[in-house]
Amino acid sequence: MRHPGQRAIAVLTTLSFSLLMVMPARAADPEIDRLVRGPAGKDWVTNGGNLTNQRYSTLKQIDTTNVAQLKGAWMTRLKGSGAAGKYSFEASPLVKDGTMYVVTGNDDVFALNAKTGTIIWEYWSGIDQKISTVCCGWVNRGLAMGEGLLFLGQLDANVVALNMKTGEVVWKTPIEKWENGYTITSAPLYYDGIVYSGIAGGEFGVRGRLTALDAKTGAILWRSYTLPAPGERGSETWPAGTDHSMRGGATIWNTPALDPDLGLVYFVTGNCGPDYDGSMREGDNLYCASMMALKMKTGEYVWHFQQVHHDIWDYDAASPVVLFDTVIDGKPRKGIAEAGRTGWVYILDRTDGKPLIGIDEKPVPQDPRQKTAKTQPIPRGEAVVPQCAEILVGYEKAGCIFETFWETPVLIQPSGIGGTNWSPVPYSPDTGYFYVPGTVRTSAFTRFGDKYLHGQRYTGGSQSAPIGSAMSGTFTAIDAKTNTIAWQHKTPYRIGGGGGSSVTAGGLVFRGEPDGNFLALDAKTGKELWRFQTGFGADAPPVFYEVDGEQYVAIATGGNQLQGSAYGDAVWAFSLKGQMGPLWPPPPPSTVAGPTGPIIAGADTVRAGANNVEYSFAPARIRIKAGSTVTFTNIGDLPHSATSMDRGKFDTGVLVKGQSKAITFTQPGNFYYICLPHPWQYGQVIVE
Ligand SMILES: [Cu+2]
Repeated sequence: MRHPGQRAIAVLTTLSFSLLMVMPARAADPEIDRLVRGPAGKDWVTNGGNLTNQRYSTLKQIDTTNVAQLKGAWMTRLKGSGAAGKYSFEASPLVKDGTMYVVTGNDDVFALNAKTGTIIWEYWSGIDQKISTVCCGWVNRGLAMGEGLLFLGQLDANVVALNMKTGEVVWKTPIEKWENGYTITSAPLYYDGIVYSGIAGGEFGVRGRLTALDAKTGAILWRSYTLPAPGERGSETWPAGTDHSMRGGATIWNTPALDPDLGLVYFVTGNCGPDYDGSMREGDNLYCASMMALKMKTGEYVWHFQQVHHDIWDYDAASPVVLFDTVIDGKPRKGIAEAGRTGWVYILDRTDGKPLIGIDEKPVPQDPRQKTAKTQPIPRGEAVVPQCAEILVGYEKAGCIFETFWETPVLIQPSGIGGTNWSPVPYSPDTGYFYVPGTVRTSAFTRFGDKYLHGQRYTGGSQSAPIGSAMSGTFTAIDAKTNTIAWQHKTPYRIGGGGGSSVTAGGLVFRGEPDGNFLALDAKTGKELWRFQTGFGADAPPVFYEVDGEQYVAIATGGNQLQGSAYGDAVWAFSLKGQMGPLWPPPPPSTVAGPTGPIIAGADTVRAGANNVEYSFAPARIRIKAGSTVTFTNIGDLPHSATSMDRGKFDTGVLVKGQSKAITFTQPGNFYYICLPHPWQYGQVIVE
């Protein structure tokens, strides 16, 4: 027992400490803080399930013995929000006390009765449809909640708080302007009165940062930049006397994680800018493609680990970091992991950022023109996708990961979209496995020295999968103690930019596929136990919740531009008492590469070298009526052609800068075309 006098001294000491420092406030939302510190159970109140991003639920009413009986409890269409080719649906619904909240690719938010699917309220974002700085599909990766508010980051670079009961806007804080190249695609994280939001825009010459906002008012508490200004820590990894770091990318594409005991907030950063041109930015280029830890209250730097030095491959770290506790060599360890676009899982000690299993700096191919890094960090263990490309007709060179390139295209695998892209990686404390979706794809990488133009694309080259080349995927259980493969499924489609998955105490991993199928697997063995056709691209990560004693599994199925899956606006919930059967399968995504992006109907102009991207056609895909005339204009710096794959069908011939050629399409058909001088530049004309 303590002596009363001792207690008085303790109180006095605490008081004077508080007066000197910051008054320790009572938690603004003790219930949410408590829920996000523990594993997800009845409710799913933050994007990654809890502060660890493990996407693990303790619910086990649905388990390996009964999952085969699972059927649809309800399916709700979200009034066409985000249901078009330009959108991707990547959000996890949140659920609290029987109400579900879900955000679409248009940043519109819907509250639903989680038991029936009935819409309770709607928030229509009204974001400017002219936003031209979205990198890779109009997308919102999810919401956060706390203090009776829902928080979302919008593509117009605002963070918005909505009243959870009504959907009314309570505050709206501009973080940046989209016209400057910035967007927000990540789900924010709420903890202890603070909303953490990462900014995107790494393809547009921006400066990445994590912003902390006061949850009650939306006031910005601090900004922590992921790129050093000249003279700041890390600036020695950029060329002295230049401001290349100020537009060097390192943006944050996904939800942070947080360890309240260590007082740290964690996240990963994306590629360096310009993506494929390292010639002017000699050095490692911190903190691009890095895992980072900051003090959660102040944003002060604590540690970093760079996955790819001097990135020239668009090897973003884009999947959310996962915190986990484990025992290695008999010692309890606090881990953090992230699945990279490189195909490796990077596993560190989250107290100090040092490798937990081992990551070795090894020599890699060199090209002095690209100022390549001498070595790259290679994790011990196994990669989840193949890391060497095979040679294809029309190309001179193929290489493995970290192969170099200049102005002649080089085939490299993994491509710059992964490995693992934005997709989250669940972790089960029961199996000790990470579940990693991966994309198997080859890209032709080419450097081209784009000029920096404020708010314009700034990639310095391109990477495209050669038209007709094969694409597929993997879904891999990685043992967290060894970083080796416990089991692996080869998937027919690439799923590193989709294939959303989550895991339960019922011994199940649920995962979606871009062909609309939603699957349940035995988390220990990988055995498929259930499969259901949702009718739309099932790429978003599922969640689990319970209402009135019944467990549900929910997934937003709305397709994904990156995955090439069928778009939609549906949310499905499944339960053991469900009655609804599957829908017709939607058109499956392609398993060979070709033009991607929305199909523009009635376009009469296609521009080569547009939008500050030399090796591009815009729009890349058009649909016209037979008898229509399309004018191909070269506005790039290099000569380009539009030449049908079957060269007899149409050919503009090589056009120099400013030159045009009109082509009249008389025959219906589906025509793919390439640029003859640059066969990795391609487009599509559909004639009806
Ligand atoms: Cu070209």
